[in-house]
Amino acid sequence: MELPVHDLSALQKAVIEGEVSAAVSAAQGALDAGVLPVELIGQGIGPAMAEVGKLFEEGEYFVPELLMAARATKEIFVILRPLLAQSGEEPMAHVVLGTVQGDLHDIGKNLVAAMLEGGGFEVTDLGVDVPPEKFVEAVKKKPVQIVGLSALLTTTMPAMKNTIEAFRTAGIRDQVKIMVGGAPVTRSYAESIGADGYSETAAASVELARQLTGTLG
Ligand code: B1M
Repeated sequence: MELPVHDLSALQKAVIEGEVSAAVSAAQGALDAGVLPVELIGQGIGPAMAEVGKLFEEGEYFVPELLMAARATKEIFVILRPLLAQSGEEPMAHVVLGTVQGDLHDIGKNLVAAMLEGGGFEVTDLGVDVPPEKFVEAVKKKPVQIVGLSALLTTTMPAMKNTIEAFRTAGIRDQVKIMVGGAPVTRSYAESIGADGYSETAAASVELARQLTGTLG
């Protein structure tokens, strides 16, 4: 389903500039004007954080600016989370999500979690620097259909492979579908490590999770 395009430039500007209270009021204003939480994330926060990443890479921004933008995003999620959980319908599937071992980047992963919740999935977020055995443990604990792995460093991409390997070693690889993503990850890398799916953006991860749910035995 195509979502309508809204003018979320005030929200994006506030996030990019790390203006926490302006970001929260712009988000509230957009919601009051009828923008859906998933639209706010996919069209507002996502592109704004991508721009923040770009400014950092170009040397325009340093860590304090990054952290202010991340804080603005976090505060917006305080309003969004209850709205995302509000549908009252049975979750489509349970997703266990985390940033892989050795990797502390969580902004993109948090967007994926929020988009999946907004898309009707139950999400257990294991956080950052998650060792393979913790993913395996989470799947053994309660029924899980999809495992999502995020990595932002080329040096931590092999931890995705190790995590998939850990599911094989535990004899439960066939019980779950594993999807991967993060800036350095590509479709061909995902295929080479035996993942079931790859998505480039948080918004696309919802459609991918739907497809993977449909292929479960
Ligand atoms: Co780091 N960092 N960082 N960093 N950082 C990068 C990734 C880097 C590209 C910057 C650079 O040098 N150009 C570089 C990696 C180089 C490489 O490996 N090739 C890098 C480095 C080197 C490092 C350190 C090693 C720096 C140091 O200490 N010397 C260090 C490592 C710490 C560690 O993890 N062990 C480090 C630390 C940090 C901060 C703590 C300062 C901070 C993280 C704060 C946090 O996350 N709470 C940080 C940040 C913010 C960045 C950049 C600037 C921005 C990342 C980001 O949040 N982007 C980044 C440069 C960049 O990407 N332009 C950089 C916005 C976010 C919305 O995008 O995360 O890509 P992204 O997520 C997207 C998609 O990728 C996708 O959906 C999201 C939205 O559409 N996606 C998925 C993500 N996960 C997915 C999972 C899915 C599906 C889709 O399915 C499961």
